[in-house]
Amino acid sequence: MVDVRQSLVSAVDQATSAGVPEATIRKILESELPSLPKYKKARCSISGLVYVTIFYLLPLLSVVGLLGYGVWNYYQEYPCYYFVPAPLQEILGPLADCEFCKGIDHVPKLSNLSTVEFVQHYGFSGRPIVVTDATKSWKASSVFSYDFFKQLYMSNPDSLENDKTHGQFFQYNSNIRNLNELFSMSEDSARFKTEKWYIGWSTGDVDIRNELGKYFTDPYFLPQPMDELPDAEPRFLAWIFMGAPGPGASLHIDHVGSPSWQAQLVGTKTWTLAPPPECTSVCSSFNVTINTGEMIVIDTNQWFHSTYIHPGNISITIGSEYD
Ligand SMILES: O=C(O)CCC(=O)C(=O)O
Ligand SMILES: [Fe+2]
Repeated sequence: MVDVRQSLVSAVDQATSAGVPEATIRKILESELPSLPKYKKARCSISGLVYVTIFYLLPLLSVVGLLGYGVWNYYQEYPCYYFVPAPLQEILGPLADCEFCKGIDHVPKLSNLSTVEFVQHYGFSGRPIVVTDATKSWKASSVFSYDFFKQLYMSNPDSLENDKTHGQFFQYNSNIRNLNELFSMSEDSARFKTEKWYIGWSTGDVDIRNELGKYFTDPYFLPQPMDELPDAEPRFLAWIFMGAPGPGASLHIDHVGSPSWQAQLVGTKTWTLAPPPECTSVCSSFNVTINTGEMIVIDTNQWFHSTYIHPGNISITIGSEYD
């Protein structure tokens, strides 16, 4: 490089001392440059490519890769559930129609609810309700426990693998990352002696569903789906939430498309419901406590919600979306 520069400088010197005007030298140089082999080579030299790759391309790809990996991991863990910070929600999210929450400041507790009343007033209106007699005929409250689920999954390794791969798992604030870890923890951990945990998961496994389905039914007030044939598969249980007294899920909104029901089989849980940020001037936030045996029916796609488990007992719930 230095040699080339030097020879160019002395060539220009010679030309200048020979009386060639500077403008002419400049013109010659400029017109010759693109045709000089060295000049061309320099523009796409291997060392240049290596330099660009090492110092620009690789760092850029690493940053993009890391970001992508982070987003992918987050999506794997929270495919449908995410917390959108209020300011971001306001900027990015479609503005909610606040009609759904206007005038609602508590969750009514109902019983003996007819399907007509449910459909006309609550089911698809975004108005949350608690149905106090929804699990009356179910055996689930006295059967479902940590040990029951552990035994069920451990004796069905294929189902465990199936739900681990295809289901969703919410670890919340716990260290438990999947069903394997949930069911292989020590006896003390399982009883919250060494750690407190609260988790949720969805099951899509046919064997698990068939077994669980022995202990509960579809909520009695839900309309029968139009396309339900006599031998159609029963509606599918989607979610189980279980864990220690204390904080449950932190405030979030779901993007699952349909409203859902959740039955409190063991323990007591308080839900905090909040309207979307753009509705806070016209709608209220409030709490509702779901006692053992009661069922909350709520559109978690519209209401922000968080949960808190009361002291004393593990909380076990099952739930499902409906449409
Ligand atoms: O039961 C909980 O703690 C959270 C439930 C929840 O977020 C949901 O059903 O959407
Ligand atoms: Fe949720």
